[in-house]
Amino acid sequence: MITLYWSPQTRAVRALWMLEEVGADYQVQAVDIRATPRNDPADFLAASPQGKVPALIDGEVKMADSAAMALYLADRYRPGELAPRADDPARGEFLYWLLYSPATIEPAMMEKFVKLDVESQSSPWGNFDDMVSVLEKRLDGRTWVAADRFTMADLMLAGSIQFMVQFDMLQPGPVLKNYMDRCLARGAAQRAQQRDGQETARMGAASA
Ligand SMILES: N[C@@H](CCC(=O)N[C@@H](CS)C(=O)NCC(=O)O)C(=O)O
Repeated sequence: MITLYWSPQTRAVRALWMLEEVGADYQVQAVDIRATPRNDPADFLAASPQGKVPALIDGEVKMADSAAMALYLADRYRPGELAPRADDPARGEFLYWLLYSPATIEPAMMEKFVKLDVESQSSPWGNFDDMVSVLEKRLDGRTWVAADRFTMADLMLAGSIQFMVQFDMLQPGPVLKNYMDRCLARGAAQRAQQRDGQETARMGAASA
């Protein structure tokens, strides 16, 4: 059984969604990332040396980072479905868009958050406005971002868009809004939101 290290109101909701998509057995272990001082369990730190959620342990596999976990879970539990296989020509564009979240969206979000004035050409992620317009251009007229079907790249992108909306970093236009809604309407996404709520309530009850 997979153990997912999770905290409320974090990027860990995306990992619940991944686990629901692949249909693997899992249990949730809550980590209090807002505790001071932190009291992180050793098994969590073995999976996530930076102490960030989400992270998972699956037998001998110990790992963190949402995009890395998405690829691992798809290849391990739904090979060729939620991630194109290594010999599928669609794998390349899939990987580009899967990694658009950690490589481009995440640093751009931090740029916005700390109000950096970034010159696009000298920055590895471009800048926030470029990040949004490139994504909009790619998704305009497409149902899914790559491989002509829903993949973990869509999960990561929709999760990132949702996160930016939730934390007031982005007011999505119709292309991004419709795409996010389409992805979040999936049964697995709905179950993940529900589980996130249940785990939040459980954590609240345990600390009351
Ligand atoms: N790239 C990572 C980022 C994870 C991340 O930033 N997690 C935050 C919560 S949303 C965290 O655990 N912060 C607590 C800390 O850094 O101590 C991913 O998407 O998995």
